[in-house]
Order: sequence, then C-alpha cells, then structure tokens
Amino acid sequence: MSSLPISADLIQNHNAQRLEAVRDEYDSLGRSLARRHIDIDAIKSKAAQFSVALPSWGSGRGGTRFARFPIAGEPTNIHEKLADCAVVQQLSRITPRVSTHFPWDRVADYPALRAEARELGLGFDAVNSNTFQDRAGQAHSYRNGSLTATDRSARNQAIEHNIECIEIGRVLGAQALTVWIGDGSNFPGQQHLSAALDRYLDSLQQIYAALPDDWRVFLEHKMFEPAFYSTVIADWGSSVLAAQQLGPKAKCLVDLGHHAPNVNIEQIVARLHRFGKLGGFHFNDSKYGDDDLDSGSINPHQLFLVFNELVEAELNPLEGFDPAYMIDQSHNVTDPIESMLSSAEAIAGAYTKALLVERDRLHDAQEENDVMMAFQTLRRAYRTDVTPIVAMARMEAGGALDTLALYRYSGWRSQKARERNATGLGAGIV
Ligand code: LRH
Ligand code: MN
Repeated sequence: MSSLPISADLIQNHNAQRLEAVRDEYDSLGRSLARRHIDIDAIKSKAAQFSVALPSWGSGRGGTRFARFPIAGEPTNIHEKLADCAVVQQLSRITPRVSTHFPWDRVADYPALRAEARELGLGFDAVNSNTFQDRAGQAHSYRNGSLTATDRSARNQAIEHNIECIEIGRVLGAQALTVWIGDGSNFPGQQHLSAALDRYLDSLQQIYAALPDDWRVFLEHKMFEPAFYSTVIADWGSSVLAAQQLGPKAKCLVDLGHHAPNVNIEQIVARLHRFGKLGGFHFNDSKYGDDDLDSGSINPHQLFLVFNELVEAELNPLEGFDPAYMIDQSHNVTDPIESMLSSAEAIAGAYTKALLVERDRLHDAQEENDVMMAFQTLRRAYRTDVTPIVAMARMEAGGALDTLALYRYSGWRSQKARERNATGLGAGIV
C-alpha cells in the first residue's frame, strides 16, 4: 500500500483522458523543432532530469507585515507540510526535495522525519537557519543583529544555531546550509559599516569550520528589509567577496527578489559562475520589492534569461558547478499547493526554452555583432511553447498531464480541511 498522498489510479485515469491531445501537440512541436535541427526527444530527456526543491515554509499560507489570511486545511507542522509537498512532487515529478527552515520545522526525532519524507518520495535540500527572529526563552535578542551583532553573546548564539542547523541537516541527508541574515541598520551612523562586515566574516568562518567535507554554505544577499538604510550582505559583490574569503565550500545564493527593480540578474548569474561561486537559487518573482510572488508570474522573460545563462554555464562547467535550485515564495492569496505546482512548471518551462536556443547561431551572431540575429535567436526559443515537452516528461515520470485540474479533482484541500486544525490569524511570512 503506497503511502503517497494521491492514488496512482487517479493519475492514470486523468492522463488517459488527455494523452492523445498532448501527444498530438508534442508531435506537431517535434516537427517544427526538427525544421530547426532540434531533436524534441533529446530536449525532453534533458527536461526530465531537471528538478527544483520546495520550501517547507511555502506549503502554508504566507503573509505580509499587515496580515496573513490562512486557508482551511493548510499545514500546521512539518509533517503536514511534507505531505503537501509530496502532493506537488507526485503530480509534477520535478520537486523531489524539500528545503527546511529552523526552528520553524523543529521536531524531536530527525531520523524519523527523514524516514517519513522518504516514504512520501521526498528528500531534503539545503537547510535554512533563522537568526532574523527571536524565539520564546531565547537568551540573547537579535534586535541589534545576529551574526554581526556588537554583542558577542548574541553573535555566539547565532553561530551555535547555524552549527545546530548543520547537525540537523546531516541527519536529514542535506548537504548545504543557507545563511540569510537581516542584519543592517535603519539610520545613517547607526552601524559601523566595515566593522559589521568584519563581524560577519568572523562569524561565518566559525560556521564554515563546522561544515562537513561534502557540504556547502550558501550566502544569500538581499538589498533591504528588514533593514531599510543598510544591509550587511546587500548585494552579490559583498556576497562573492565574502565567499572568496571563506573558502571553496562557500558559494553565493541568488534570490531573484533580493535586487532593485530592473537589475540585470542574469548577468549576476554569469558573473558568479565565472568566479566559481554560483551556489544556488531561490526562485520567485517580484514587481517592486522582495514580493516573493510565484516564479514566472510577473517577469517570465527574466526567468528565461537566467536559465539561458545557466545553460551556457552547463556548457562551460567550472569545477564544482552544481547549482541548487530551490523555490522561495510567500503564497498570500492562492492555495500554496497550486502555486508550487504552477511555479515548478514555470521554472521547468524556462529551463526547457533555454535548451531550445540554437547556441552556435547565437555565438556566431555575437562574434559578428549581428545584433538582430543574436536577439532573434534567443527570442525564437523564448517564443516557443514548451508545454507539451514538459507535460510529456512529467507524464512519463508518473505525474499528471494537467496538475492543477487533477489536484482540484483530488479534493485534497477539502479533505485536509476536515482533518487538520485551523491555523490562527496573524501577520508575517509564516
Ligand atoms: C529572506 C528569504 C530567506 C528566507 C526567508 C524565508 O527574504 O528570502 O531566504 O530565509 O526569505
Ligand atoms: Mn530567499
């Protein structure tokens, strides 16, 4: 008896009703791509190897500082979060790992949690530490910073928490720690900008020293929020210099929402790859600030251009090139499972479009400064609807041809609304 959340028969019947139409669209796209000397089956097998991790914190409703509006049947603990992530994996087949966050996902028995996840067809990606909130009974507050606090006791407490996250991650089978801190200032003069960075480097050196040999630490930069005048690791420049100073196991994580509007993020990706420091991604989308909206929902072209650089990087891999793909979103107005299904498909779609770029034609046009040919070569790939390729790869991996339709047909959320406790009103990201 499978302990997977959705019955295999339901998926099979669903696909049987839709396969002929998808097969027809796939074959027609295949003929069109063949005229571009592109083998659709080869693209499909590459797309089938793609995967992106889900954020445990994204399986519940998110909120803003103003409010959080819960939905009936949303998960209330890591066990229910894993079950919902298993629904996304079972239908999409491209989200086999969950990125956890501590102490939000704290349990008493981590070996049991690992076994529970395995039963659900899930593994664990990078663990996230949290020194941007104080917890009940905490000895030292992070109100004046954590890893960069002037108060050594607060710094040591934050360092110990990160080392504890590594220990938990080892038990869960993770191989990376993501460190994002909100440390910074709200007033000019409030913080000694260089001394704060020195304290950051000193703290990260101690966390780095606790990393197992096969682990990496991802430094996540962010321009602002919760600090609104200066942030210690505000941009990729500060992050890459810190990672270079720390050592080979330190890499940079690019959260798409952590940049000023219109920043050329795809060029940051190319730069971090060039210096061997491209560690991973937090995929989401935004229009103004760190909006944590669904990936590809606002600026799908940017997502495509980021993957265009990643495919270039795959073709020119540097030692250790193995970026961790993870989603980091706040689902404030949708059913989180529907947003994660839609976002995972948008991300896989952006990667698949980037695989369709005729690289030789592009590189030749770039060398010959044939601007319009270079642009049109990229645009032709972006304009291609790759839905049949991503759907066929998903179906062949045991997933659903129309994930949203099957999820709604499954009645999962209403069933969970009957079983699970209600979560309280409140505000904030989780
Ligand atoms: C900070 C951030 C970070 C997470 C948090 C949930 O904005 O992107 O990656 O720890 O969101
Ligand atoms: Mn993030």
